Amino acid sequence: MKRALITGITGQDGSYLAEDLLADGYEVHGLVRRSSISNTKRIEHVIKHLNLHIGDILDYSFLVNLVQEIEPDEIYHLAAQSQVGESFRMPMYTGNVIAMGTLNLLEAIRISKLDISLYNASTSEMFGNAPCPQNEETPFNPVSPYGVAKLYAHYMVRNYRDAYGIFAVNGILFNHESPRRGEEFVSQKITKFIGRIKRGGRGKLFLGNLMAERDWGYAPEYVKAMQLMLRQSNPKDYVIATGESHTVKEFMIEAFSCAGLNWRHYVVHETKGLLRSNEINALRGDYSKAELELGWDAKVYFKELVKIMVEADTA
Ligand code: NDP
Ligand code: GDR
Repeated sequence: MKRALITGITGQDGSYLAEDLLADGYEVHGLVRRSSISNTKRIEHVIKHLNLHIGDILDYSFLVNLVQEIEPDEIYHLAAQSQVGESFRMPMYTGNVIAMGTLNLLEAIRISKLDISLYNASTSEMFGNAPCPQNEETPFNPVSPYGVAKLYAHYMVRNYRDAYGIFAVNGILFNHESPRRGEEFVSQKITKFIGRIKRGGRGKLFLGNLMAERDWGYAPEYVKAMQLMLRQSNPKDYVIATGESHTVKEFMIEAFSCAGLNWRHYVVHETKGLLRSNEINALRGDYSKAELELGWDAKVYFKELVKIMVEADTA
């Protein structure tokens, strides 16, 4: 039986990935942060099949022991302070968790001398305002503390691959959403608000920049790409995206219209506290390398994604 360790198992992607790996017959281990109240809501339905370990990606000695204890075949490193806006307010914490956290894990793998395949969660945020479409050859130019920290982690993963021969890959994933997305992200913030209005709630939806374009995909499909990357004969980095981009405004209008509501009655935009100090104007991924080499393809596109999320929140 293959063994996998997921850091960030309690997050959106970690929960879908855990389901997939269990279905494939893996023994699944997860790193869970200690918290004063339960943070396992997204994995509650499969929790009895999981092996959870309380710890933190910032704790190097804990990681060294954990890797040696579990002896995993695969590690999916998803743990991160993943909110871009927050990274401007907490640049040092974000840098520690993402950059140093990834380095801690790489060192734990190297020291273990075990034959472990590592997937690292890289991101389209590393491209910054590079022209669309972005692919594996596009130069990086991050514009947020989050993006800069992810770029450090990205290059460290490459470095450990080249220097020590570790099977380590970076998945450069563009935005992917689902009903399990955290409400701090704009997609879920919009659809959860709509859900509350449909249940008779009142109030306004405060948003920031509506003109940013993102390439929005469906998270369950993106975690499949992570697994495909680890099953290749050679470790390589891949862009995963839908190849389409839409503005935040288009997302918001589509979501309100799915629910039969007029957004003009509810939305207040350009809210000062929600505008970022620096912003990526447009991201659109070219995933042709993943399509060709992994056989991966996006199936859920923008309109269907919005519908899935609105239906989940209005059900
Ligand atoms: P989430 O924010 O939903 O999940 C992040 C996970 O990391 C949570 O399980 C969180 O734990 C955990 N975590 C945070 N800090 C620590 C820490 N110090 N030690 C251990 N665990 C920690 O993110 P997603 O699932 O959406 O994304 C997964 C990864 O992919 C992240 O690295 C993200 O940056 C990256 N990514 C995501 C994209 C997306 O569109 N979703 C696109 C590109 C990259 P807790 O539940 O306790 O908070
Ligand atoms: P992003 O996602 O920054 O792309 O990072 P987010 O949903 O936070 O923002 C998308 C765009 O919407 C604009 N926006 C708002 N954003 C939030 N969160 N809240 C608002 O009220 C709001 N109003 C407008 C933002 O300015 C931005 O342009 C996500 C995360 O999952 C990262 O971890 C991941 O690496 C990238 O996607 C790819």
